[in-house]
Amino acid sequence: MPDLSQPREWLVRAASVAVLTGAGISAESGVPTFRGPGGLWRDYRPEDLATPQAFERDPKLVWEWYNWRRERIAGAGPNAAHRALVEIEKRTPRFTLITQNVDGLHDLAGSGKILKLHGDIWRLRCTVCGAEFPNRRVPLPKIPPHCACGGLARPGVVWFGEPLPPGIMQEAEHAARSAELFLVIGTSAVVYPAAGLIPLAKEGGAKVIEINLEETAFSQIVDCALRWPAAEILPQLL
Ligand code: BJW
Ligand code: ZN
Repeated sequence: MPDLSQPREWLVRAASVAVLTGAGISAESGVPTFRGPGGLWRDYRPEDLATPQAFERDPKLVWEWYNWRRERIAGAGPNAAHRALVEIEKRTPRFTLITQNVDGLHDLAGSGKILKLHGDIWRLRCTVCGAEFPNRRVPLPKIPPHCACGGLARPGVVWFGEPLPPGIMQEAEHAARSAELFLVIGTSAVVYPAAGLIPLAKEGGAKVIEINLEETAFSQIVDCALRWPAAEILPQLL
């Protein structure tokens, strides 16, 4: 395991910590990532499944994929990395958790406020009346699911080409800019605007720690890169 004395010191001293998580933090829970070995985009093309055009073309196909992912996630639980973030939140005066994940595992671990940049796979939104509602049924009894108004429902997630939930980037940017320590965990950092938070935190004067098995586009600008599985190394940081 890498030497953790410097990152531990940053963590203990920081009065404000912001964290950006990606699919890699849930990998050890058994939830597939998008890119890389075993990633979802190895077998599926994002443009066929994760765009509004794909949903317009074939809502049933898109829903079958989400139904399958919901089943995978329902069988998974939070891991030691999700739990370590709850502990860091308790110990830090100002703490913001920003996630690109839609799996809900941070909620299950017990994190407080979570900025979910890409929505939530356990929420549905009506394409006709706009109603948004929770839905944890696995498997879905009918595909595609419908709203009480009779309209077609879609997953409450953010697809390529869609704007993020209103106001959420402003909150995330504020947290990144004002953080003394910024942790980037398990994200390939290729999807924007989320990835832009990393240089923003750096510009704001934060120490940036990356926890990832591999190099990313931002590895060169971070203050410390820890190449180790998140669920093993995060508890050691505490
Ligand atoms: C471990 C580990 C272990 C593994 N421990 N680590 C510039 C150029 C071209 C296009 C764009 C651009 N700027 C913006 C765009 C468009 C686009 C974009 O970014 N495209 C890029 C791909 C180029 N962005 C958008 O479209 C966004 N919207 C937008 O920009 O709107 C503008 C707008 C304004 C006004 C009106 C209209 C529009 C929206 C992006 C939505 C992304 N959606 C998805 C799907 C969500 C729903 C779902 O889950 O189905 O979000 S795509 C997918 O990627 C998902 C993820 O959240 C996101 C990021 O992936 P993540 O989390 O980084 O996962 P991986 O798999 O990539 O990486 C895992 C990492 O973990 C790896 O590095 C591993 O090494 C590591 N790892 N095990 C530690 N145990
Ligand atoms: Zn409706």
